[in-house]
Amino acid sequence: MVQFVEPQLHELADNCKRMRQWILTTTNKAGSGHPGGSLSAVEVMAVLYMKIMRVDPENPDWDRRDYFFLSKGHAAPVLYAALAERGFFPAEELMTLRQAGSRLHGHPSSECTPGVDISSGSLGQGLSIANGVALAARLKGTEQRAYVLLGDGEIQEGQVWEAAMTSAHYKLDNVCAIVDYNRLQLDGPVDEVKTLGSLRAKWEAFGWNAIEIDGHHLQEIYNSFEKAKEVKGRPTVILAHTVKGKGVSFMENQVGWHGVAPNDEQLEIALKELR
Ligand SMILES: Cc1ncc(C[n+]2csc(CCOP(=O)(O)OP(=O)(O)O)c2C)c(N)n1
Ligand SMILES: [Mg+2]
Repeated sequence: MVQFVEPQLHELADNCKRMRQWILTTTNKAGSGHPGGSLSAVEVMAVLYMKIMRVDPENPDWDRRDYFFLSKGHAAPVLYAALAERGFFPAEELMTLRQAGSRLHGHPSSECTPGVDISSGSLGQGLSIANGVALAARLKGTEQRAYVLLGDGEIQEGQVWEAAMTSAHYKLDNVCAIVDYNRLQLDGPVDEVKTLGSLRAKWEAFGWNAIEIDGHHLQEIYNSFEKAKEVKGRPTVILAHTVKGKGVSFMENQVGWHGVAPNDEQLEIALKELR
């Protein structure tokens, strides 16, 4: 297995820092958006887009690409930041987030934005779509993989578990789900709203290979994706333990930062912390 050497880690850490800056500045400019669940997913998204997925920014619709489905569509700012880092569109365009006429809607649209593989925002649907493209890849005989990022609150949706059974039933080892396990949802701690219990045991009981990691540790994230590729006959879920609002002291673990943009003063403090 490839181990990162220092310069690569530095590069990825730089990607992550810039992505956090974009999440904060673009939601501030828009005056709305979802920073908390975007910040928790930065490292996972950076590793996926910079190191793992086979995509072609020059040809976003390349028919042999790996797919990524942002099932927790409210985290659009982190998806856009990752796409810009990977070169799908110029980073300056990020500042048009949520503006009239922009390609960067508040929730992702596959109709508008290069590199966006599904329109999402209505929670619960991404894994079903991943199953569809994974089955199609099998029929086509290609090596394509389908990645899907789920929220921990999101997986209270029944459709997720129907889809989980489907992936296991069809032995879709080209499906890899990641749960952004930040323990908060829109209106409170996940455990208080509707507990997930033993999440690992649940996925395993549904026939999945489960890997638990620190979702901010670049090396662990990379290794988990590489391990998932080696697992045959079963889909893999990566339970990524994360911190909602990661990187900004006053946002970390605060449910109130789910869907509120920082004002100018808060932005300044946050950017200073990131520097
Ligand atoms: C079907 C559906 N129900 C409700 C919502 C409203 N909503 C948006 S985000 C959210 C909370 C999601 O929590 P989680 O999945 O934990 O997201 P994260 O913590 O990663 O931001 C809810 C209830 C929605 N978008 N779709
Ligand atoms: Mg959550």
